[in-house]
Amino acid sequence: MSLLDRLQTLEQEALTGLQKCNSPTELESLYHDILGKKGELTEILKGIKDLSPEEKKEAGSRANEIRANLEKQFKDGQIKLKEKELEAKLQSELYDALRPIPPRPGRLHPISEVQYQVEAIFSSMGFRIMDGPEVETDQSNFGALNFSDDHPARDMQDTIWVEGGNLLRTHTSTVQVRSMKVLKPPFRIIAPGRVFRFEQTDASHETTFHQVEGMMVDREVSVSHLIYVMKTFLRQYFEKDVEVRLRPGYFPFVEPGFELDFSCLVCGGSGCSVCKHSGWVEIMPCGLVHPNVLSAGGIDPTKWQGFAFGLGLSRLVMMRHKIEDIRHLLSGNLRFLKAFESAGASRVSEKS
Ligand code: FA5
Repeated sequence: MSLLDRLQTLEQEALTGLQKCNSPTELESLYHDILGKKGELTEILKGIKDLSPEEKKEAGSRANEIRANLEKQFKDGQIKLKEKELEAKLQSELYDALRPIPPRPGRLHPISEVQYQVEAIFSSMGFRIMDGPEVETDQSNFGALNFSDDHPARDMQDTIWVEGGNLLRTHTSTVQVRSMKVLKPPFRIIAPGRVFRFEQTDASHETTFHQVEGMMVDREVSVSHLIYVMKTFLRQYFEKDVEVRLRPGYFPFVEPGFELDFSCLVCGGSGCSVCKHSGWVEIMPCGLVHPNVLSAGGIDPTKWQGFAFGLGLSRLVMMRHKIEDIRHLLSGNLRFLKAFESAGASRVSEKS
């Protein structure tokens, strides 16, 4: 093929290639391949030295024409492609202030969700739901619960004191005291709520956490009633049999007192930081209400008896969702919270 023909073909190929370019970068690379210093045009023109003077002249002027034409075509093409690119970018970033925002349904916090389920189960067994204040008197948190002023068991619950000698309740047992004042026996209550302790935190200990208090007062209440209610609750909550163990436990407001532990559902009992590698988690201390507590609540202990329990609600949530650190629960971390789909639980009844 003669040099002139090669120039002609190159021009055609360049123009066809240009049509096919979809972006400024593609176009730049094509320009480089054809008109760049080491491009195809330069390559073809290397053969010009072998031509006769006349042919040289003709080829030279044809080459200049082609270069000028292609330079212009590439320049125009580049402008068009850049405009197209900008248009697409603007289109994708277009913000329509009037566009309707699809509603984002809220979901229950896992603590509320589990709390409502617990409330539903106990309600079905005739327990009413009570509430009490978070800032409490020493008397309601300790005194009326059979902790004398210098009782060593006060140290079991590190207390956060507030001005005026009051405190942030360290447990929901305060609602036992308040319920006895307003309800006539027989009664059954539960009291879910937030409690506070001045403790060092770890995977299973928080300074702010949730408990559910339970109390039943009737004519003849025994440990068998307590165990029956616990078992019924656990079976309904977990919808399967969960391994539990009951061991003696000491609390001044119950006699006898027990600790009810669950086989750790986070690790399946094999040991993890939640159960401190023991395979068991303390969940639900309980016992028969101490006669002194009934008396302090204005109930005659020779006529009435009762059982009480303090369920560790935060830990129950951890068992339900296999949460490996209690500190996630109240961290406010949205990424953590978004992992929980609401099970659609709703409150069964208003608090009394
Ligand atoms: C009490 O608070 C008693 N009021 C429970 C009680 C009520 C006993 C009625 C007898 C009769 P305790 O300090 O063990 O007990 O706490 C009860 C439960 O709360 C524990 O089993 C545990 O599940 C949970 N809990 C205790 N401390 C923490 C903490 N720092 N962080 C998270 N959960 C905790």
